[in-house]
Amino acid sequence: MKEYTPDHIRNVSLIGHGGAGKTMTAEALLFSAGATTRLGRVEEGNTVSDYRADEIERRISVSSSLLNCEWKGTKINILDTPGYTDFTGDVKASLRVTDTALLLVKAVEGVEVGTEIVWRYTQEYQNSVVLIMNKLDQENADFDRVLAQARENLSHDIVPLQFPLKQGLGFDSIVDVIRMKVLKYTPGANGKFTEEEIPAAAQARAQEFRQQVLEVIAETDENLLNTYLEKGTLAPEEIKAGLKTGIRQRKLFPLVCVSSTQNIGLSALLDALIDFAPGPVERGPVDAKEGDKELKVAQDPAGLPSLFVFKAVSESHVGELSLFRVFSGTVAPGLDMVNAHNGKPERLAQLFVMSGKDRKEIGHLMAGDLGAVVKLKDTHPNDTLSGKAHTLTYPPIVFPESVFNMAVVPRSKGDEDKISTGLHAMHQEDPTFQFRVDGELHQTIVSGQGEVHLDMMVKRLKARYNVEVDLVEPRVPYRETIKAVVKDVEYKHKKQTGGHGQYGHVHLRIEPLKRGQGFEFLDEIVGGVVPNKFIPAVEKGVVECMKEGVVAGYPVVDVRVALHYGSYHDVDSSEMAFKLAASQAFRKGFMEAKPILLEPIYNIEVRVPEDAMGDVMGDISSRRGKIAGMDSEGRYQVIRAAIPAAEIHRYATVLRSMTGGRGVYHASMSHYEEVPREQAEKVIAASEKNKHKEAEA
Ligand SMILES: Nc1nc2c(ncn2[C@@H]2O[C@H](COP(=O)(O)OP(=O)(O)O)[C@@H](O)[C@H]2O)c(=O)[nH]1
Ligand SMILES: [Mg+2]
Repeated sequence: MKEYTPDHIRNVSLIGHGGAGKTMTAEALLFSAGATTRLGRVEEGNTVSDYRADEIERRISVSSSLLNCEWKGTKINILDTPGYTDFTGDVKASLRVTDTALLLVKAVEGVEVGTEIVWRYTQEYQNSVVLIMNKLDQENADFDRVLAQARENLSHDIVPLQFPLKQGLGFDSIVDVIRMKVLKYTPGANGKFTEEEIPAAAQARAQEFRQQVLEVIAETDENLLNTYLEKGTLAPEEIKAGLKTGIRQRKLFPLVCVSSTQNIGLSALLDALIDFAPGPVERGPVDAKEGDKELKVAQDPAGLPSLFVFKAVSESHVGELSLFRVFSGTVAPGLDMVNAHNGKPERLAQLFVMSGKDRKEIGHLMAGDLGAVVKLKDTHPNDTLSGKAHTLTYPPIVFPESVFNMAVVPRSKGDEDKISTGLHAMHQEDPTFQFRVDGELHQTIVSGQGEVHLDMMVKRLKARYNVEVDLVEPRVPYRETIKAVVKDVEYKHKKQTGGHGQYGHVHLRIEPLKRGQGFEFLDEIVGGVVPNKFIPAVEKGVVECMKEGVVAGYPVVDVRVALHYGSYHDVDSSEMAFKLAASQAFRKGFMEAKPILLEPIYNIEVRVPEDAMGDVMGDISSRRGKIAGMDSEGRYQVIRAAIPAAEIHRYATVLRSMTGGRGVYHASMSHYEEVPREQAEKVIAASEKNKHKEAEA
C-alpha cells in the first residue's frame, strides 16, 4: 500500500443537508479517480460509503465513512458525513480532523437547515470551505438563485470558479473561469472532460465571474492587490497562490458545479483540491497541550509520533477499529504509545487505510494522514496517543448536547447486564449517545440527538448484543411537600398480644420550609417522655417515609418535623416500634398539611428563525411555559422561557417539525414549583395505577 508525505495529502469532509448528494459525490470522486470501477447508487444500496445495513435500509447515511483515492499522486482522504440532524456529532468529529470542508448545496432546494448548521461548525473549527452546487442536472436547477441564497445566508465571500453552461436536463458542460474554458463531460461516464472554448454567448458572464474571483483574491494580499490595480488582472500562478491563501484563511469560499449521479464536474473538483485546497502542510502546526503548557506541533513526519482518535467503529464486517489522524511523526504497527487522557500505554496493532467497509493494511502512516488501527484497549474518541517521551493532548471535539431522553425497559428479565455492556460500548463508539442509571427514578435513561438516533441504538443493541428493549418516556422527578402547619399529629404503634410486644408512641408537629431548605428534625422532648435512645429511630422513621413519598411516591422535601411528645413502654418499646410510629404519624400529618406536588422547571433557550417565532412562543405557552425574554441573533430569535420538565419530553422533535428542522434548544434544570391541581391529580392517579400494576406483577 502506497505511503504519502504530508505535501501529497488532502483531507476533506463532505458536509451538508441530508440528501444533498454527499454520498453520491464520494462515490463519483472515487469513480473519477479510478479507485472504483463503477458508479454505485444510493437507491440500489451499493455505494462504497453507505455500507451499513441501516443505511442501505433507510437510504441515508447514519455514520461517517472514511474513504480514499489518489489523484495526480496526491492521496485524498474523504470523510462522508451524515446529513441527518440526529447524527451531527459525526460531522463535528470529521471536521475536527480534516482541513477542508466540501459543503454541498442542491441546485434546486439551495441553502437548507442542515447547510446552515454545518456551515457554523466550519466556523467553529476554522475549516477551509469549498462549496459544491450539486444536482445541476435536475429540472428547475437554478444556479443564480442558489448562489444568491448562499451569499445571503452563509457568506458574501462565496465566489464561483465555475457556472453551468446549460443547467437542468442535459447538463453536461461547465464554464471554468480560472481556465477560461468549457469543461465538457459525458453524463454517467468515467468523469474525464474535454476542454472547449467558451461560446460567445457565455463570454460576458465568464468575464464577470472571473473579475469577481480576481477581486476577492486581490483583497487577500497587498502585493496582489497592487498588481491587480496596476494591470487589471493577475498571472495564473498569482491566481493559484491567491486562491490557496484566500481559501486557507477563510477569506474566500470557492464554489464549483457538479452532478454526482451523472459524474459531471468531479474530476475538475479533484484538480481544484490539489491546486487550491490546503493540505496538512498549508494548514501548518496544530494546537496541542503538554500537561497545562500550550504548544504548537509541526505536522512533520520526522517529528515525535502523535495521533488523535476521532471515531470508533465496531461493525461485524469491518471489525473493531479506532479511526485517527496522525498529527506529527510517523506511526507504524508495534509502536508503543501513551494515552495522555488516562496515562495508559497502548501498543499499535495493524494499521489500515479505509475505504468504506474495505480496509487495506499499511506499514506506515505519516503526519497529516488519516487511518485506522485495530481497536485500542483504553483509548476512545477524543483521546490523543503520543510517544512515551512526551504526553500530548489535542483539543477535543465538542460534541452537541444530547437533547432527547428516553427510559430503557428490557423486554425480558435478566438482560440487564448485557444491556448495560451494550450501552457502554455504544457510548464509547458514539459520544453523542449517553446513558445513565437514575437511582431516584429507578430507570436507565438513554440520551441522544433525536428519535431516529435512539431508535437506531435500540436496533444496534438487538443486532450486536441480542437484547430487546423498549423506550418509554422517563418519569419526571416530582417532589412532595406541604403548605400548612400541623401543630400536632399523634400515632401510637402498639402490639401487645403476648410474647415480646411492640410499643412506640409519638406526637409530631409538621411545618413547611422554604423552597430548597430540605429537611429539619427537632427534638423538643422534655422530661424524657420519649427516651433519648429512641429519638434517632423517630427521625429515621420520618426520613424513610419522606424518601418513599406520601401522596404519589415521590421524595418529600422542605419540611420541618418536631417530636414534641410521646410515651414508651419499658419492655415493649424498641427502635423499630418508634420508627414505625414515627413514619405513620408523619404520613398522617402530611396528608393533613395541605400536601402538594412540586415539579422540576427547566430554563430553556430556543433558537428559531424569525418566521417561526409566533408558533414556537404559542407552543411554549401551551406547555405551561413562561416566556422570560427574547434576543435576536442575526436571522434567528432566541427565546428564553421557564417550562415544566413534564412538558418538554419530545420537544426536540416537535420543535424541529414546527421550524422545518431549523429550531434547536438548550435546557437546564432551574427550580421546583407547585404542580397545578389538575396536573397533580393526573400524576397522583398515574402513580396509583402504577402501584396497583406493581402489586399485581
Ligand atoms: N438528479 C440528481 N440526483 C442526485 C445527485 N446526487 C445525488 N442525487 C440523489 O439524491 C439522493 C440523496 O443522495 P445522497 O448521496 O444519499 O445524499 P446525502 O444524504 O447527502 O449523502 C439520492 O437519491 C441520490 O441518487 C445529482 O447530482 N443529481
Ligand atoms: Mg449520505
